[in-house]
Amino acid sequence: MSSDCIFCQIVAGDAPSAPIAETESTFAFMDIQPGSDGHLLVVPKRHSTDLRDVPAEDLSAVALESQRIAKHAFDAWGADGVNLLNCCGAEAWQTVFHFHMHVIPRYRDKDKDR
Ligand code: DGP
Repeated sequence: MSSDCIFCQIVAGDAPSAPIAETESTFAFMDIQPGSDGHLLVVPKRHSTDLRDVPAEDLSAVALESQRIAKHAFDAWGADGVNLLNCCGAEAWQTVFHFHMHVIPRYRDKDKDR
């Protein structure tokens, strides 16, 4: 854990979040700046900075959990599409330096003006 990392604090329960799902090695919670209804983040519980240093097993676990939640967005939330997004590096718009995957449900009617 990195004590100055907000996502480590969220995983540890030391900072507030709206949790969605948890596995042995991942934690999923709502994004505070959602790009759509249901926009959430999946993070490994173990700290890594970005795509370059995340261990393969954490990358795999985050990808599998993102896939599971994306399917749920289609089946249970009525999403018509889902974006999975990872930003690696400040130049690629990464703002929180704890590896994470965005799961962004898209809706045909609601998103048509975006
Ligand atoms: P990125 O730009 O890929 O690093 O995305 C970081 C996302 O994290 C951004 O969409 C906003 C979200 N975020 C930042 N701080 C917090 C926080 O304290 N709680 C939650 N739930 N989300 C946060």
